[in-house]
Formats: sequence, C-alpha cells, structure tokens
Amino acid sequence: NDAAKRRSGEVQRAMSMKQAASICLVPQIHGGPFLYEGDPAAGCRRAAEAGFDAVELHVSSAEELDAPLLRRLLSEHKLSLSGLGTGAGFLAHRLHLASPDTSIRRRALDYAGAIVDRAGEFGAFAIIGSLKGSIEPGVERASALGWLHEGLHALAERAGQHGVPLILEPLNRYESNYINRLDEGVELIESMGSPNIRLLADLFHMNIEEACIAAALRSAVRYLGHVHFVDSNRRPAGCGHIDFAQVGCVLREIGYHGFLAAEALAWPDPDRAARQTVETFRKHVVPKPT
Ligand code: LER
Ligand code: MN
Repeated sequence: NDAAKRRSGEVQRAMSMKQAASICLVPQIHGGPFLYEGDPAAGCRRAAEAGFDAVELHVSSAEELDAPLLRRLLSEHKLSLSGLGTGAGFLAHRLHLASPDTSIRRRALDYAGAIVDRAGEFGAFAIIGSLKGSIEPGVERASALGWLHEGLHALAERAGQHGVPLILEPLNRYESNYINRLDEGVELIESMGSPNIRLLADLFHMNIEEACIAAALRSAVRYLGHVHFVDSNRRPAGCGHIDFAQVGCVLREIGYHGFLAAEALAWPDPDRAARQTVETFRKHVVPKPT
C-alpha cells in the first residue's frame, strides 16, 4: 500500500545519509566544537571505530594539509572526506570575503580557492562559514554583499570544476552580523542566480536564530547541502534540548541524502561524544526498516 511504499522510500533515502566526525588540525582553534583535535591518524582511527562513515577536517591552510597521508588514512579506515573547513582563514589569519580591503579579500579568495581545490581532489566540498566575515563598521550592506557575491561566485565555479558544490554556512549573530538564517542563505543564493552553492544547516546556530528548526529545514530544501549535527549547547546530539526525533523525521521527509557532520564539543570526552552522536543518529535519523 501507499503508506508502506512511502515508508520504504524514506528508509532508502535515510540509508544514504552519512555521518562524519570533525577533526580540527588548527592549533590556534583549540577547544572548539570538534570531536578530535591535532592528530589526523588518531582522529581517523577513532572516528572509524565509533562507526562514522567520513571525517570533516579543519585545516590551517591547503598547503599545510598532508594530502598523501590523509588519502592513506581514509583508505586504511574505509572513510571518506565530507569536507574541509575554511574557518581558520578568518580565525587564525583574519581574512574574510566581505572586507572593504581589496588585499584582504584577495587573500581570503586565494586561501579558500586552494582549499576548494584540495577538497575537490577528494571529491569533497569546502565550507565557507566564518570566512564569510561580517559587514564592517562604516561599510554599506550592499557593498559587503557585492564583495561576498563576487567571492562566492568565483569559489562556486571552482568547486564546480571538481563536480562538488560550494557549501555556505549561516552562523549565529554572535559570530557574524549577516546571513544568520537559512532563509537569508536561500535569498542570497537566488539573488546570485542560483550558482553552485548549497547551504549548511548547523543545528547549533539554527537553535539560536531560527523560529522553528523543522520549518527552516523544509523551506531550504532546494539548497540544503550539508548538516552540522550537534545539540543546542554545542554538546553532542542528544546532550541538549534539540528534538532529534523531529529533526530526523524532517530530514527523511525532505529526502536529505548528504552528510551529517558531528561538529560538537568533545564532551565529556572525544570517544563518549562520538558514541553519543552515533547513537542519536541511529536512533532518530536512520529509521529501522519495518
Ligand atoms: C562556526 O561556528 C562553525 O559552525 C563552523 O562550522 C564554521 O567554521
Ligand atoms: Mn558549523
């Protein structure tokens, strides 16, 4: 019957949702929302042991990533790379795409472009979150948006050459003063003529900015490309007050079939955070076939 067919379609799509563990290789960003830090070999091994399908790396720069080592580790542990973060461009190097300073914008673009290429070699995407920057004091909103458009256009095109999208992440108001919600991300992408850009739904940021997480996910369905799977307090999924039964239900309903990356604090410790995430994913995101 129809209900059974719908359910089996949902199960099929849900099976194609994959879990990634975050590993931060940026010494300046110590104690951030990452399951593992510092050592890619240990991070990959522990992620695989915990049941993750993939890893997501935050790197200092494309040049500092040891790509041959990463390739070996991924193959040894049967993991894939979901994406590379570019946050260190802002957090460690103070670069961003909406700076009124042409040379800072240029360097931000070079920095992110190299990461787009490096990720692309792995069939993975680059994430633009903090590198989106903020509208600086004295700068017109239209000017900042114009610069951002320019940067994103170039990066999205470059990502397209690798057959992957560019991922744009709305951040909460305490980290950036524009594009804080998914609907603002949709508006931006559409105002740019819908280039090769997809949105990242980070449940931590969404818990601060969205009126309703479920409604926001549904409205962004055309452009949803990635999820940061984390709880309201940035602890692992299941350790805060986000309703993961509802999140899982909406993701299945909209046919989401990408990664859910655990960008969460290693609380109470990395291995327990990893186990907690995998447990919540299995309980609420991928339904048991009936
Ligand atoms: C920053 O808060 C964040 O969520 C990261 O994914 C972006 O670097
Ligand atoms: Mn995030």
